[in-house]
Amino acid sequence: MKTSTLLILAACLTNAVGAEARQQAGTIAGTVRVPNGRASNAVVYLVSGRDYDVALQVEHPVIDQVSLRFSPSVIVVLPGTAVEFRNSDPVFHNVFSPGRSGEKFDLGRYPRNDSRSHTFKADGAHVILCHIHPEMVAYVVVAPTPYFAIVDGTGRFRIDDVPPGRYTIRVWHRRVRPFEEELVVRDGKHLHLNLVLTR
Ligand SMILES: [Cu+2]
Repeated sequence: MKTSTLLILAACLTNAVGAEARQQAGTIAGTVRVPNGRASNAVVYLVSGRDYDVALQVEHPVIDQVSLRFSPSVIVVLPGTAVEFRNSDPVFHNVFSPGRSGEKFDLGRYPRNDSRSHTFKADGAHVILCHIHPEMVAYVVVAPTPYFAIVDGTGRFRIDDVPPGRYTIRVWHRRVRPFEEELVVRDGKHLHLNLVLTR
């Protein structure tokens, strides 16, 4: 009995020391609602003013073209990231961006199993289109942060491992005005948000 009490005390002390020595990351999760439709593929991200090296990006970002669609149709990358656009269809595609977010480019026509890439520099949502198939559309959202989530088919999102601190939370969705709000992530805490976006 005495031994176990001591052990518990020792465990508490270790936790307290650990918490002081290094801050515990928090989590932000919740839901996004947009008028007249689904919020899936909205992007939720946290901006802190800190700079993040593009080398932090874990995966080489790729948008494939399959069955006359871009797949995935929304990705999020840090500024300075090269995104590869593959063609897996038995027809030519022509990837371009009209430059509504200030970054105009045209990768030309290319056949199956070929790929081209573009390095995105400017923050914002870049619309990606194909000259040959006007119904094809994708978005590359360039955000200065590794803390982001793409809203799922049920309208939910979750961002893990967020260091404590002050952030601006931003939400982008192709049909509604961008949303932003200030928030504070506290040590090891879980924050739940229900965000309602208006047109
Ligand atoms: Cu095409």
